[in-house]
Amino acid sequence: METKRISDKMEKLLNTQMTREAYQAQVYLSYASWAEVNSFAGISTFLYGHMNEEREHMFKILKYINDRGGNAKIEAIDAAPANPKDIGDCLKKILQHEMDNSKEIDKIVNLAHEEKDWATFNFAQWFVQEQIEEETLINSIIDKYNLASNAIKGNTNLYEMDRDLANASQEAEIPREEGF
Ligand code: OFO
Repeated sequence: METKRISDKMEKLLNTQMTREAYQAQVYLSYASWAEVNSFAGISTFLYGHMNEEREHMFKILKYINDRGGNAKIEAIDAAPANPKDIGDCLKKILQHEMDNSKEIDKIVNLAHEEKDWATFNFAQWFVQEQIEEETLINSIIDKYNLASNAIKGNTNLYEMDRDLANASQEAEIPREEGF
């Protein structure tokens, strides 16, 4: 695009966030592979699915930068963190990654507000809503895990939870306005 409609500072911040979304995908990818290796097929399917969601987020930001006359830069993605200890640890870590990412999204909202860049402010609202949904989703899975792992010897709760997650939605059921 010939005319640039975002500031240099916003372009840089959006580029950083684009790479951050790619990192989120790396995290889900590595945890999914770990779960698969540890025979949690359902959880791993869920996590692979979520990896795709994060890649879509990355692409959404890339398109926005370019559509607004900026220049999306594909940069190196940090290595995924170490494997979790167990499923409970995996879920806790994912929630923390999501909460950290929500803070990064807030930086875009704050800068857009400061610059009165209402187009980017509007664009970022989709991500604000998405982060609420993701935090809710992961929190609800943690609740299920806590229930399932109160296992008495020989019960099959964890097995059933894993089986259910294979078909779980990638979105939490919360009201969402048209367009977001
Ligand atoms: Fe990109 O939504 Fe989670 O992090």
